[in-house]
Amino acid sequence: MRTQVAIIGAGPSGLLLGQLLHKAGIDAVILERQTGDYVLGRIRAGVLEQVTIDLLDEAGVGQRMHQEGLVHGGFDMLFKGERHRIDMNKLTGGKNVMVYGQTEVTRDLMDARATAGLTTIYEAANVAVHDFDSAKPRVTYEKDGKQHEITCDFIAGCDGFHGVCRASAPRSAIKEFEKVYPFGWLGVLSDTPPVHEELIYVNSPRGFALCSQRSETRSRYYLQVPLTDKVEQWSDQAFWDELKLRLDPEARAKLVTGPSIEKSIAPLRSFVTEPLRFGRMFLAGDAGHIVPPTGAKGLNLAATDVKYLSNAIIEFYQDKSESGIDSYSERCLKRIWRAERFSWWFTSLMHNFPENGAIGQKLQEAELDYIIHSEAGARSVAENYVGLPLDFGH
Ligand code: FAS
Ligand code: PHB
Repeated sequence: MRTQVAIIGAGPSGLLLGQLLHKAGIDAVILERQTGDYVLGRIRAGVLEQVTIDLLDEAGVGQRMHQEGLVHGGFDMLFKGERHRIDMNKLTGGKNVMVYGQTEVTRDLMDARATAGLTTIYEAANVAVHDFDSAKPRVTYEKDGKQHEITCDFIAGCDGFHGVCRASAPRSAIKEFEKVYPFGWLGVLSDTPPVHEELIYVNSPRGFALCSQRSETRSRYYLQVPLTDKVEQWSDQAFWDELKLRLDPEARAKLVTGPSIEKSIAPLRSFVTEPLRFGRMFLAGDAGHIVPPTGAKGLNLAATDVKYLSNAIIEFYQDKSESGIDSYSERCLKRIWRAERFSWWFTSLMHNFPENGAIGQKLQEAELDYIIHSEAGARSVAENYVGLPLDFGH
């Protein structure tokens, strides 16, 4: 098979890239090792920055998002038993975020790709990338017991943290930066009304908690748990009881509990690969970087990587220019490191670090107290949370 761009991975990165390239008349085939239902079943991100909303509109898949997504102009920070609202809309001159689950973004992109009759090969096994240091890269894979080959001009590694593309980059050409946090997030999805109309980020001596949502009838909650915890240890009742212990009296009274429809523990890490380009192979999204989900940046960073990459590939074909692909990595990394810094800082501020002792909690509470009483402090949180503009220059 021959295509212009071979995309590895049918998560949000791969699907959005395929859609933006298709809109520009560029042919791409997506290879995905799982089934479409499996990809949709992974419950992950929930908050979209304006830049991501605009990109989904540009890709022609924003209609349901605008119908069903929830526009949020702020969120609460709860510490020392009291809640304080960060008014993002006021502090950023009118910017908001949209609460719309990654599952729904993925579904919208999948539907658009199927409607356009574009090729996504699911359950593609043993995908391997070849000759990406030449102008004739290739991808091989197995499907239905047969070996297949795709020749292409570019390979887009949209295959996530555990994918094959980054792993195939020459070790001498790659630098990886990693910080693993000593805890995980136990997440529960439930068909219960959200405890509050906006998100609540909780700093509690018992550990971090987050009250999020997917709609007016579906909620998403997280608890910081030790890395040694297994999801089987946590009954639904145990989850709700612990969440209540971390909430303020008003939220505790309003919380509607119910059976979990999804329950999982995600590890937290900060991770960046440099560079993101290896000849004709490019890494985008989780394939190139991971952020702790505290700052709601993972999916949004993936979207902006894909915007830069699609622009670069379109420029290659339409303007016969390689300047976009030559600057891809540097442009992405400037934005990635800003998001990594905010995600690390917000994680360090909101989670319980027993190794820091009682003074650690006191210092966190003092910083939170400063933030909610300082317009400059609150604005710093707000402008990072709503997301930096696509090209913030400096
Ligand atoms: P993805 O990992 O979503 O997709 C990669 C795709 O490539 C997958 O479908 C995989 O099956 C496929 N693939 C992998 N190897 C392959 C191979 N060899 N051949 C073919 N296909 C292959 N972000 C937030 O903002 N908020 C959150 O709360 C949040 N929670 C998360 C929880 C978990 C457990 C994880 C892992 C991530 C979470 N994230 C969160 C981040 C997440 O939303 C990512 O940023 C987002 O999925 C990035 O999308 P992709 O880059 O497409 O990677
Ligand atoms: C979510 O709704 O899944 C979510 C929201 C905000 C975060 C992380 C996850 O920071």
